[in-house]
Amino acid sequence: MMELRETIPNNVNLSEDTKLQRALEKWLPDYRRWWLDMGPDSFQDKEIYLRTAIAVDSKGWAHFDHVKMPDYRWGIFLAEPEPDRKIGFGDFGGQQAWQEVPGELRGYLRRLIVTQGDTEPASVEQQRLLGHTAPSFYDMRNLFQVNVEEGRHLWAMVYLLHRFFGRDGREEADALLERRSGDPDKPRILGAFNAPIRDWLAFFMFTTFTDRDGKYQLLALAESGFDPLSRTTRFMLTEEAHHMFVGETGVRRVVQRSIELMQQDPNGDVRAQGGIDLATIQRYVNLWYSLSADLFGGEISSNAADYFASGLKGRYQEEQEDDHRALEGSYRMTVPDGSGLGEQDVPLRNAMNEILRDRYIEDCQRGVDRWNTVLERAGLEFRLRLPSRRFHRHVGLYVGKHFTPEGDPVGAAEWQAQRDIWLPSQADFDYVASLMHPVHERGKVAHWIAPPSKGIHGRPFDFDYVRL
Ligand code: BYC
Ligand code: FE
Ligand code: FE
Repeated sequence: MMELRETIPNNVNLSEDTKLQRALEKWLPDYRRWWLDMGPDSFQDKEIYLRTAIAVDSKGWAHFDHVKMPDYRWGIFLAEPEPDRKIGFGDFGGQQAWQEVPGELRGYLRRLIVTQGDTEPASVEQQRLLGHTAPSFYDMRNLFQVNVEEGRHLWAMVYLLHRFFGRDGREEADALLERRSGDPDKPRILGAFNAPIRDWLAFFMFTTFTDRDGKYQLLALAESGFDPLSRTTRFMLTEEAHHMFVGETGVRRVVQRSIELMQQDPNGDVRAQGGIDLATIQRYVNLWYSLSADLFGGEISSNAADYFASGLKGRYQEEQEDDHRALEGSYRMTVPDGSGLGEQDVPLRNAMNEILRDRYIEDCQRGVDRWNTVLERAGLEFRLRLPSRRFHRHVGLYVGKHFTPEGDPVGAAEWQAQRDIWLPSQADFDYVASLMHPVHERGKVAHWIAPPSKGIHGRPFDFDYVRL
């Protein structure tokens, strides 16, 4: 049953569990304080055209209305239970899915939930200043939509911690509001969630590549034998699609505008016309794709093997695999070997991070292909490309070595010489920042980006998505 009028809207019968309800209502003011301190800077008293979850079934869970962000109905929603669900993989495959936490898996499960939960508020912190430089009301609205939903994703994980982990769950839930993105003393857990997002091109790259990591991690957790985790991540995935839409169409609109400006300039110089050149866009791709590739963890991981063995974290679309135990067979990996590269066969379970990363990379490539059709249609030769998975990595096998975007090993001197060709330089960041002027007029858009091809929820582009 949906309880929408409660302080905490939910479909988990919260009103029947007074102990849990009290614990969550105690956490709520801390969450609100965090949202006001670390959520979007300014604009909190403005009406924004937002969608809110009001039902969990596929038809029309989303309700659209103008609301002030602090009045957003952050709620706890789990996808409908699958009757008689069985564990789909690992050592417990075929057994009844767990409705409570098995004692011996408590530590692992808590760690997975905390790691996932930590990314959600982190992303809101990373994006908190972007409202000031929004290229249109449409974009500002999308930013805030993403922010409130990441806030709800935090609620989803905090529900699991409070409901299933007792006192240490509550302590972890408090700690999720205490770590801060980019703070050297109390950083967020994963690398990419401590990287600054200073401009809107970075925001679009983040929502393309980093939210897409979210999609794949959530798909792997949706396979979980711990049924409440599976159900909560399945519902989160319905919100994730919009985040990647914002990123992918955002970059596409930048590319489209860059082409227009290039064609207007006698020398084809986009920057001379106040736009973002394609080489800079490529460097942003290289940066955010490589930071996001790190989020899958090490290529060879005993943690990943344990998560799989214990039925906590599966593969992408596990039901389409033939062998759900994955005890036989191996995965061939390209590994550093002296100053070059070699091959290694890794037992399947230990390769689970890399197997999920493979699916992610294929999906990223489809996104890049869609951007490239814009370049192709304009008759340009230039194509955007994903760098090699070895390029600019900070987690896993390739750490401490240098690779070109093509994936070839290079020495430190060559890396230094090429660094500002392959990754955004300070001058690139400064240039992009110099373009970030807010456009606070209905139906208008900043000079460096094309307008979207359509508005939100059937509304026109010049709709009052934000009421200042
Ligand atoms: N940065 O066995 P390994 C999202 C550590 S995004 C820093 O290779 P494992 C969202 C690791 O802790 C989705 N450290 O990896 C998107 C371990 O440390 P210890 C987030 C890292 O354990 C946009 C060591 O390296 N969801 O939702 O398999 C906006 C070796 O670990 C990193 C999840 O992450 C890193 N990137 O971890 C908003 C799902 N990677 O113990 C939201 C839950 C690894 O040796 N998490 N380390 O000191 C997991 O499934 C796994 O923990 C990981 C991989 C995928 C993160
Ligand atoms: Fe999220
Ligand atoms: Fe997201």
